Amino acid sequence: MEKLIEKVKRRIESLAQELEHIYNDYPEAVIGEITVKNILGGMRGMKSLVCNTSYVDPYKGLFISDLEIPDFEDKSPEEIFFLLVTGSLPSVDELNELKSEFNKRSRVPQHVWTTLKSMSQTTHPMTMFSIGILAMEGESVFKQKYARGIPKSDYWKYTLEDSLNLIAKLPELAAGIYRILFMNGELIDTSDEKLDLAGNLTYRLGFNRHNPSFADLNRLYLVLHCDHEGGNVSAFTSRVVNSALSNIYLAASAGLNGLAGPLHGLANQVCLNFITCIHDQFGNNPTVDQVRDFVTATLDAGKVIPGYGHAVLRVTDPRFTSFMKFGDAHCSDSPYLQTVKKLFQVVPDILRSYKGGKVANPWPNVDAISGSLLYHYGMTHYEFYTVMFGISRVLGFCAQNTIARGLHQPIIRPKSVTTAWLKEYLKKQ
Ligand code: FCX
Repeated sequence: MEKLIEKVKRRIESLAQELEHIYNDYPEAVIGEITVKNILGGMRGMKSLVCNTSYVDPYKGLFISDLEIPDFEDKSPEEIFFLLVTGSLPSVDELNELKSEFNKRSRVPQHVWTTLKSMSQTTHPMTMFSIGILAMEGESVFKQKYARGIPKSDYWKYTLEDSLNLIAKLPELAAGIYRILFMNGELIDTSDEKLDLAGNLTYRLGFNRHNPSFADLNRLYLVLHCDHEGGNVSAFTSRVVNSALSNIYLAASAGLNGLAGPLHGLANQVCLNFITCIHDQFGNNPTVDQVRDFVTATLDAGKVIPGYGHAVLRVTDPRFTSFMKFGDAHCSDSPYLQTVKKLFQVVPDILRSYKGGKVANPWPNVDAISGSLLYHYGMTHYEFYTVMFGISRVLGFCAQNTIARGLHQPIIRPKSVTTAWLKEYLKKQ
């Protein structure tokens, strides 16, 4: 892994130099103001964190380095991890080396299966995924080295080492959870195979891996969800936890617990359920008017429309567009995809005028479509969809935290104030 390690080292050194110049030249420069609206509104829009793995432009969506989604949607998750952590795509040799490294490290320890199999069958797959990762925490190289005493300059190396060990095991862990919960616990072994991350996941889930379009969907899934800059609930949580020098297993598990919320990653499960409810009520080919009525009734009941809206984006999520392109090419006749399209026809207009125009972004996000594609290929247990999102998002957690440790970023600790303090402060303005 020397090449990867050397490239990460060089990236960290170059970022550290740039940040040092910025710090020395502009120590007191003002980036923005903090308003009452900010602190009472979930810190929305406050620029308060540096993240170099990726960037979300409100009108163009996700950028990784200078690549936008159409530029990297055909890549593999291994290439994407390399890109996130080094800032450039790997050469053929570097990619092969990374793939074989992940392959070598891919076995999940037996005790993890014992733990997961002892849990209630009603446990949510995301809870199991998070617990499975926590159960491997004892293997953290960072934790062992830190206990013995290592210089700060080495923190990133062992964070990267832990990251490689963790990412390698995610397909086996996730697929095993799927099989425990939905396939009578019969795990599929691939120890004789030299599979990459997406291939390993597809094979171990038990779907026909010779169906190239399902394998390709899994690859695309693992690529599109990988990272979305630093301030979203899951990435930010993992950054906060890792900033206390809690190792990557603790940080990834924490981040995934945030992803498991319905306003974040769980929205993909909720969306599929939403479409199922429309089909239960109107049949598999609802009219646009029926879809519109269902959406209106949902809002009238005080619920949100899952898969629509975003804290940063102000256009249709390019990840949605990328999945739609896939759907049009591989399963355009799917009733679920057809209903996704009908929702796309009616929801933005409804949300634009909803609550007096309060919805900042009436357009669909990635979760509005991703599940309907998995459903088409026979993955009908939609409680599992956020785990698929999570496997991918851990790539971003790992890359962000490796770089943060390399830059010696301090423990994250914003200041909170009481309402009394706020009242007093504002009275003096
Ligand atoms: N349906 C109904 N109301 C919505 C809405 C939607 N899809 N999106 C926003 N709103 C409402 C909010 O609930 C809020 O109402 P309130 O002030 O009365 O509480 C108002 O519009 C303003 O919110 P807004 O500023 O537009 O959005 P936020 O940044 O606060 O929240 C999320 C962003 C994504 C949480 C919000 O749009 C939402 O709840 N969407 C549905 C759930 C979803 O799809 N989540 C996935 C997002 C993402 F892609 C991911 O993390 O995976």
